Amino acid sequence: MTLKRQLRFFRLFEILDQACLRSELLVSFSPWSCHRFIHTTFGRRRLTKFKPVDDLYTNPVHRLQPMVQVPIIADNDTCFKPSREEMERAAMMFEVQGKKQKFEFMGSYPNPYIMPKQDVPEVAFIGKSNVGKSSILEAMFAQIPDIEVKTSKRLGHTKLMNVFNVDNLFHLIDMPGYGYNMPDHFTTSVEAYLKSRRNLLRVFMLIDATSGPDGFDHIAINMMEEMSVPYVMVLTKIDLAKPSILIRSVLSVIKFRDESRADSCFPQPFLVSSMNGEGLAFLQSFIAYITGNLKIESLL
Ligand SMILES: Nc1nc2c(ncn2[C@@H]2O[C@H](COP(=O)(O)OP(=O)(O)OP(=O)(O)O)[C@@H](O)[C@H]2O)c(=O)[nH]1
Ligand SMILES: [Mg+2]
Repeated sequence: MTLKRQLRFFRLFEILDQACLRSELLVSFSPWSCHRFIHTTFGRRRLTKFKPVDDLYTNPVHRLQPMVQVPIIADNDTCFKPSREEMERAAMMFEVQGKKQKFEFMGSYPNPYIMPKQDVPEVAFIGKSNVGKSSILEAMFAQIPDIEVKTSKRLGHTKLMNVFNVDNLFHLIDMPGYGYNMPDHFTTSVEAYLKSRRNLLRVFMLIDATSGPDGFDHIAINMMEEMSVPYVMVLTKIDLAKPSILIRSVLSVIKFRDESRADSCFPQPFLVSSMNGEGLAFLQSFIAYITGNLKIESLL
């Protein structure tokens, strides 16, 4: 494509982008999908005027609940209920507010012993290869031009533990995946990290919403239970799953949790799409809460 044509396309998507922001639509040209389209088609351009829509500030389970008569997640398992305002405050932690903030990629590490000092709370993202670990971080940092998270269709793309610093408030760690094409050093990298890292507050264990948990996830859960590492289950790629499949996956995660006697598991599963941003602010508010950076009124 000639440069002139590219620029014409670019302008067209800028107009669509602006229209979406004004009308606050969450349809195929939502700010998120526009962002991704422009991002993947024309290289790294980030939306600077990204304005989230109402649907981005709710728990995705709410849109599924009217389709079934029993609670999808039992009331006593639904303890995390941030308000809209609390979610907005959490999302702002992932945006540049002033010059002094520090968002940075700190490096890729093959073992925990050479990782940055353990002086900031950490949360880590683990899951099967290709489940969407790096994409969640990419979506969370969509407003930070200095941070580039590498994602790929290829199974086992992330080979080392990648550490991202969010304004010295907490670190997010993107882990290599397990299952197909997992790195040989998984035991000396990921397992050693989970065993030894004192400032690790929570592991987010990602499960593909289109297929639900499988044998590899079972092994991972057993590993975390043996190490007594606190973790939470997160269903990814929810934009790809029909509501019926999504409900089935949530129920299978809950059944899986109960059958695995998952004592270290946070009872409430989370649902996220890195493609359209649904559930992201909800997850960000959980990260902000557990790292001690956000007070949640309903939990006081
Ligand atoms: N539709 C959709 N696609 C997604 C989503 N999250 C990730 N993907 C796609 O899934 C593929 C794998 O995503 P990654 O984020 O690289 O997966 P990963 O878990 O980091 O994979 P490894 O590093 O190989 O372990 C990419 O092609 C992503 O674009 C999502 O929420 N929705
Ligand atoms: Mg990855």
